Amino acid sequence: MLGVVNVTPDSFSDGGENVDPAVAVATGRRLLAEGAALVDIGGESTRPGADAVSLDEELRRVLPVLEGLSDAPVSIDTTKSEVARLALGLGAALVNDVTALRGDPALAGVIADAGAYVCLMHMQGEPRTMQLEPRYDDVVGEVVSFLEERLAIAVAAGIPEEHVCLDPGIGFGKTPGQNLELLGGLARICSIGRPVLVGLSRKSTLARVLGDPTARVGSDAASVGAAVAAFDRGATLFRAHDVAAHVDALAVAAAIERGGASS
Ligand code: HH2
Repeated sequence: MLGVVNVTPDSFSDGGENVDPAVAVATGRRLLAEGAALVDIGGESTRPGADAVSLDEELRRVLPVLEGLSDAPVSIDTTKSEVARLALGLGAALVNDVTALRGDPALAGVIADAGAYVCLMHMQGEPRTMQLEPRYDDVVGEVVSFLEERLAIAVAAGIPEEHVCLDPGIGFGKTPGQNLELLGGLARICSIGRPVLVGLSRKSTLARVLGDPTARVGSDAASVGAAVAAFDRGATLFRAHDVAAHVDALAVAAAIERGGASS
């Protein structure tokens, strides 16, 4: 479980909550206490329509938080090699790159040199325009092919295959229907052979499914239900804001899968 800490003024569900570094550090520690394995720290929103953030601004946002959590397990949600390099130097274990190593040509080398882990995510287009008219002939097949190709590129750049997890990129250049199709076909993504991470938490698709065509944010209850459904289809890594609820629900789902609770 990755607990989300967005150090941004404009993230779609928690924008502005963690812009004070002390608050962000406290949020990160709370999410770890609730059961997160990593705190995923991000300094640039990737919500639909978001503008890119400069290197200086991203560093200004995330460095104090990484310093405050240097004794804790963290991942860095960035597309920039310099942000990743400094974060890894401060102890980050994983780079969560929503461009899957297509954004910054130096990023793969930084991750390989540090011996770090990476999450490679599928996105059609770029955040500013990705939701305008996403189109696929076969959304599951295209995402599988993309992730296979990016995994091969990561390995060719010196990142061990065992250090890579894959993410279908829910909401990144996909309509609600395409997101649901992808989740239905998650087993095909898992069959690539690497752990699959899903980020469903509070995504607007959840509210659209519930009948609100203009919603920008889904509820935590819907997020937890969707995470359990993704777990049933093979996902093993989850990126969530309400960590406590996800941990409880997924622990019960895992116990059911094992065929009985441990007590
Ligand atoms: N979703 C968001 C950001 N980073 N990383 C991965 N691997 N997978 C995701 O689905 C994913 C992600 C968007 O959510 P959030 O961080 O809450 O919002 P924002 O991008 O507006 O900061």
